[in-house]
Amino acid sequence: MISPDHPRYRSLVTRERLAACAKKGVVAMEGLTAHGRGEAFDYLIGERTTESARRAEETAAAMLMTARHPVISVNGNTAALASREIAELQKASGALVEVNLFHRTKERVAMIEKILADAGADVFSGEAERLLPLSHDRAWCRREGMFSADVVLVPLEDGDRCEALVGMGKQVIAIDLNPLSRTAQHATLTIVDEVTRALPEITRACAELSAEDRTRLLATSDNHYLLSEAIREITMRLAHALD
Ligand code: PTJ
Repeated sequence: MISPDHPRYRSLVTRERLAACAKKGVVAMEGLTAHGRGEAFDYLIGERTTESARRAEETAAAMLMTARHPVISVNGNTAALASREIAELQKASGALVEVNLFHRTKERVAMIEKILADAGADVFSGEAERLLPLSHDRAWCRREGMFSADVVLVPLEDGDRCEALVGMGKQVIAIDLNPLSRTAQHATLTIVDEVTRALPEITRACAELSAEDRTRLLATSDNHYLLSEAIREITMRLAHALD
């Protein structure tokens, strides 16, 4: 039992939830190490939404709201951490929610779809096919889902699929605490923020942005600039860490 007065209470509760989900098979064992890497970057960022991340979150909302066929892709870690936030973003953006896994089994897909449905998401399920140009199992998706999407939101991604989706002409929005990852570098737009902070910010922006705001954000969107700002924000924080 973790005491709420522990200074790292939130982090410990999150780890406990991920460990419990890993025991059930919802989260892949490898997902625990991916979370650890994310935590390390979140420490460097200061466990807060930075200015550049907020700008990226607003731009993501503009991309989702103006898309013809937006899809939110969900893996094990995202389902364990943020199913409710996914359901809320779906309601605000009208995007389709589809499960896509690196460590894919039919059982894991079914478990994750159920967690999302229980949290209020309307999950796009059904027969998946090997449609993406990838040698691993993230190639499996639905023809009317991710395969046909023009904009795909991919929280906690692996670089390969991000590159493949961009290569297919799609716009990819990544949520990744590591601004140096291959995913961050290849995505159309990268949000360098923790997934449970990022998703509600995108949802809020979907509700609040005017048509003029959306046009301005899309016209000025620049992933290279946003990533360099994220790295600058980390560097500034480190420079003053011991002040
Ligand atoms: O559920 P599956 O089978 O699809 O597997 C999912 C994992 C996470 C195992 C798979 O996608 C994977 O191996 O991911 P990577 O390549 O380790 O990338 C995960 C990235 O997400 C890393 O760059 C982390 O910094 C980042 N990350 C981890 N936790 C968070 C995060 N970013 C935002 N919020 C987090 N909570």
